[in-house]
Amino acid sequence: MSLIKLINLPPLGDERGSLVSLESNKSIPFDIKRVYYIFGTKSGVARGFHAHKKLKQVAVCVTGKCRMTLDDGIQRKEEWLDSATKGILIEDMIWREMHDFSDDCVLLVLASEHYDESDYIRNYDEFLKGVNNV
Ligand code: T46
Repeated sequence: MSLIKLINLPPLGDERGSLVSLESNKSIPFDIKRVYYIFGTKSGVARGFHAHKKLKQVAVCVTGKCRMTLDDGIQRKEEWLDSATKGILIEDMIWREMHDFSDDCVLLVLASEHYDESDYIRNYDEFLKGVNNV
């Protein structure tokens, strides 16, 4: 199974410009329970550094770009999110880091669950233990 799962979000464009529609269980492969967006990230700041026990998410840079690093405990891969038509699926039990935010980056995230701090694993060793069922 590929660690990087990209979702093509085709623009519904006409002569006025572009529009992307995101729908539960269509382009987004789960029921969307929460939407948030990250913007104004300061230069040189990295975010994330955690995994989720249950949460699945799709992230898309609607403006600007950032570099998403995903790690399943065996391999670590990265992908530039640099297009409003490129989503990335982040499954449960995947460590994620976001680096190199452009000044104009707006990272939109669609989430399968409501916010729950107890779903976060913020310690990498604890994440590895969870992945390996230790
Ligand atoms: C993720 C990556 C891609 C809330 O109160 N509600 C929310 O829905 C979220 C997402 C965050 N918060 C609070 C918790 C913190 O006090 O907002 C603050 C910043 O959150 P955090 O430090 O977790 O932000 P990131 O950018 O490190 O991670 C976020 C998401 O939390 C996380 O689920 O996968 O973006």
